[in-house]
Amino acid sequence: MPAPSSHVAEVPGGGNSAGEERAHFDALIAREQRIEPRDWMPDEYRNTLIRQVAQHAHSEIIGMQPEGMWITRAPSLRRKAILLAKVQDEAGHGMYLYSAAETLGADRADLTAKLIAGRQKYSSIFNYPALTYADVGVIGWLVDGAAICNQVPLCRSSYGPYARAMVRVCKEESFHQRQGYELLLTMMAGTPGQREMVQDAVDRWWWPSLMMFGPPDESSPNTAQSMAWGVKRHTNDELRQRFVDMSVPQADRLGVTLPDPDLAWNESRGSYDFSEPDWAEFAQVLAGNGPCNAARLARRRQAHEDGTWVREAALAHAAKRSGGRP
Ligand code: FAQ
Repeated sequence: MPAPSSHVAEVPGGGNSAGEERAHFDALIAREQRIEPRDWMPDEYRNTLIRQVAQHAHSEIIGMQPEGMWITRAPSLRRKAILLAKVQDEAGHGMYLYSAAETLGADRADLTAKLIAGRQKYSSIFNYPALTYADVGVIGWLVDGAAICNQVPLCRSSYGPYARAMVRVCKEESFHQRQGYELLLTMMAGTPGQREMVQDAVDRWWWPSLMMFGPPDESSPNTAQSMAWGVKRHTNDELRQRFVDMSVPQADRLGVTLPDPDLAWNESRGSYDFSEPDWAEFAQVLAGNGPCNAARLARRRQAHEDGTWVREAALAHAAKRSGGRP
């Protein structure tokens, strides 16, 4: 784990020159030490982090929707309590991440405005519908499973507040994945109809889960620089492979078939070979044309409008407590 950074030593009799600050930043990165909010950082580093952390925060918040719609239709009180806890966790993750973005100088209200205006991205995965209760299980197993693969290495990200937020997020995502897998094990031990629901959900979520890791490395514009800065620790393709290798034995144990006829163990690589996801579909989803993009943003916009009175009341209360002081 990267060690905390230290302030750059002051030059006697004056401040630090731009060159010294840059050298100090480069040295911290080279030594795998953390960059903290008080440290000088290049604008490009700051902007990359704001971009990634804001997209991540938006994903957690929009990601409440596909499963959230099943809370009122959970098949038992136990399933309802589990799902409620999971969806509330996603809201909490969004809050930590918006706070991490604020330490970089971003304004939370501005980030929200950009999200609901469609000017900032969120994960492609949440533009697909959750059609049955089996989807709740498959989202937990595959979507949270992919999130864990992607986010465990981010606990070692070079930016301190982001890395620290990831530690708690990953612990909670592990619970999410287990609840999903346990739900699916229960359904697979049920009726033929329940087993069909699980297989159908796996067929629909497998490819979008692979797309969560982002475009192939050769067409990922941000990976090289993000890895040089230690913001990302692995490439998109490395993490996608890790996810496939992790998921195949879990699918076997569950008794479902992953919808890829070319999935096969490759002895020489020590990994599974698998087919390319449909990158044209991915591009369409990113362009706003996925099955649920419009509905997800409309729902988020409506929730924001519905919450206006809460924000106004909170601001009025804060102003009263501070006696009108800013
Ligand atoms: N969806 O050059 P790269 C969760 C964009 S949280 C949409 O490879 P980068 C929890 C990318 O932004 C899921 N856009 O970019 C949960 C860039 O566009 P830009 C979210 C995508 O940043 C579970 C362009 O394509 N997780 O699931 C996607 O180096 C269940 C080029 O791509 C995170 O955000 C995509 N899938 O790598 C909640 C993790 N992929 O900004 C509820 C942190 C790529 O240049 C229920 N983020 N793009 O206009 C990351 O690790 C990275 O940002 C990547 C993308 C890997 C997502």
